[in-house]
Amino acid sequence: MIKKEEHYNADDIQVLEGLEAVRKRPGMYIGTTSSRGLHHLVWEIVDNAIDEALAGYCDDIEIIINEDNSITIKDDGRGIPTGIHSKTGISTVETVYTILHAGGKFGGGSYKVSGGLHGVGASVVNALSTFVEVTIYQDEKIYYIRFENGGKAVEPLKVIGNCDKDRTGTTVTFKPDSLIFTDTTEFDYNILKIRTRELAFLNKGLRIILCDDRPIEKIKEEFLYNGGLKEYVTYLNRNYKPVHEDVIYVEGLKEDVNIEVGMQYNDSYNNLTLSFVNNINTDDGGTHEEGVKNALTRIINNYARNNKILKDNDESLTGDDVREGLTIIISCKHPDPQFEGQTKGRFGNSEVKKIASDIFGEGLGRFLMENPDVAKKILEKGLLASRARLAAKKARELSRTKGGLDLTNQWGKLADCSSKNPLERELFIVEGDSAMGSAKLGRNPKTQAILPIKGKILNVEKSRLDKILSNEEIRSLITAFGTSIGDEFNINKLRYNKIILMTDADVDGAHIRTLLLTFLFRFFRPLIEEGHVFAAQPPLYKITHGKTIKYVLNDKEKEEYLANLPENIKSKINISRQKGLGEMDAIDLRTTTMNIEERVLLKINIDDAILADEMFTILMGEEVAPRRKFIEDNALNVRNLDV
Ligand code: 1YM
Repeated sequence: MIKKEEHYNADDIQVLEGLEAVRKRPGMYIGTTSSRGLHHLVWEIVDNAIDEALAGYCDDIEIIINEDNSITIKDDGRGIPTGIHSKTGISTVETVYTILHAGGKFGGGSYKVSGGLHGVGASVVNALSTFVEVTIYQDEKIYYIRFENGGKAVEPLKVIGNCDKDRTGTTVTFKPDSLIFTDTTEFDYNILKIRTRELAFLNKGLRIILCDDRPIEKIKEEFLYNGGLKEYVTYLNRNYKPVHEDVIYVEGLKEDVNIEVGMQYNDSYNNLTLSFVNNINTDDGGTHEEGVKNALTRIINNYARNNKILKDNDESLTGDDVREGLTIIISCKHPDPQFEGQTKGRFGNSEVKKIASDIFGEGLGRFLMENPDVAKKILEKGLLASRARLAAKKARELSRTKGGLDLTNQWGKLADCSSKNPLERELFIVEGDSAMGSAKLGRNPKTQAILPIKGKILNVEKSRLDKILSNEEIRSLITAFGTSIGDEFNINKLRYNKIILMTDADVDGAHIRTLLLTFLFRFFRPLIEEGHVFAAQPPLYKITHGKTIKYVLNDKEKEEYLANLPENIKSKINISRQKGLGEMDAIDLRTTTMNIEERVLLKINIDDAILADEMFTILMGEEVAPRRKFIEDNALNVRNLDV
């Protein structure tokens, strides 16, 4: 039984038990008590400030990581109501911070982030903190309340001073409880920065300041985008060449539903669609996204027909055609959003489909009429995509009938292994015939297959599926994998458990590896995500003295090895830099690089697909400046560039 504090009445005991339940099973309320859950606390409080901004009362928010790893969040809104709450008999602030889900029950009629997807409210933050302090500036007074030990008010809300009548707002400080967050209670500035920037993009005109007071050189960054989604699209397209200069921007309000869309085509073939409802990312789309996508396809086709760009007999452009190379962000603000699906990542309000389609369709139609030059460029891009799609389909059909994508065609090149057990089968991809020769001699023919490729394979970042499928090297890769590609990709048909990129230990080898990885990343991402892709590490040096031969991976290992040799041997050694796999003795290649017992494979993984995508775009795309910057930024981090 919880000790009854002086100012609580009988109902409040239930309140405290509520917070006890949160402490007992925190995962139920914030998903996890790992670093992710820890950062989640910040957004629970920030969301209340954002709601105040959405309601039109707040335009400045500040988030501070304090020296002791506590967090302070300030806003300049109306301040949480300070009066006595009619149902609980305690102040509304205290009610909001001690009753589960209380925040959502008040107010209404405006857009709210809080209480949306994850929104569990300030009381959960209180339950999971060693202390929370709330200061409210309202009616020329400063109010203050402090909670300790998982949400117990030290004393009721009280006035601690006076302030200017123009000064209003809420300041909250909390320190997460290390008994709950056992992994870590350290906040990661970067994690906070990414969402802070996103929130600023999504709420144009809202200023959010993020500070880190922990390092000796404190950090303070301001995020304020008067252009909102326009600036967000420009930001996301920063590593690409835009097809048209200005971001197309449409905003409209119907039946209390606000729809905002920013879009711009770039010179890639990738589509990036991001959608949000009340600032919450809707990963699995929903009615707002469907409405906008439908309108995009409809309006572009209408324009093409009306202007005789598409003739009567021409096939219409598909959704995929008009989205090729498009970066588009859709943001919907709704007074009563319903989220669906297992992860609640899908927006379900059915009336929004038509609203979104009407608002965006009208805006885009007008834009195309007023900007015929841009319309022409967009249509050229869509038509190219459509032609490429039809060509790819033909190529697929052709290669299927000719056996190009099934297992019979490319066998000449592949030295397959004999095992039928897919779990032990490995595919080594090597460059050139001489490497193939050494690898074939050095392999275990039961479990290790070798596929040679010629020189630098096609740079797929700059190519489309039709061109990719007509490239012989790439077709032999797809054939060997057995999974097919595109719509027909099926990971269960993968013929090898490990796909091992075995390239030379020099710059050219690294380049080929990056090209192969780009290809795998773009078209076989699940293979990377599910841990099937590896890089072999052939040695860079061969060190011989007498009958002893030692291979080392890199300069560091070479120095270490040499440092430990006795002086009399040092004078007699011979060090040779390996020219390539092809020049390596087959037995040495086996022992150093291929043999399961001795080799060191690097597993390629994509922790953060978006980051990896960016890296590939920068490294392989056409824009030189960002590539140079990336290489300069990562010059010291060779491993980064290396894999
Ligand atoms: C740093 C965190 O919580 N700001 C904040 C919260 C509220 C209000 C203003 C507010 C809301 C309403 C009316 C309303 C909250 N109020 C409540 C509740 N910043 C921060 N700023 N007046 C003020 O929604 O109608 C919950 S949050 F429930 F008390 F109204």
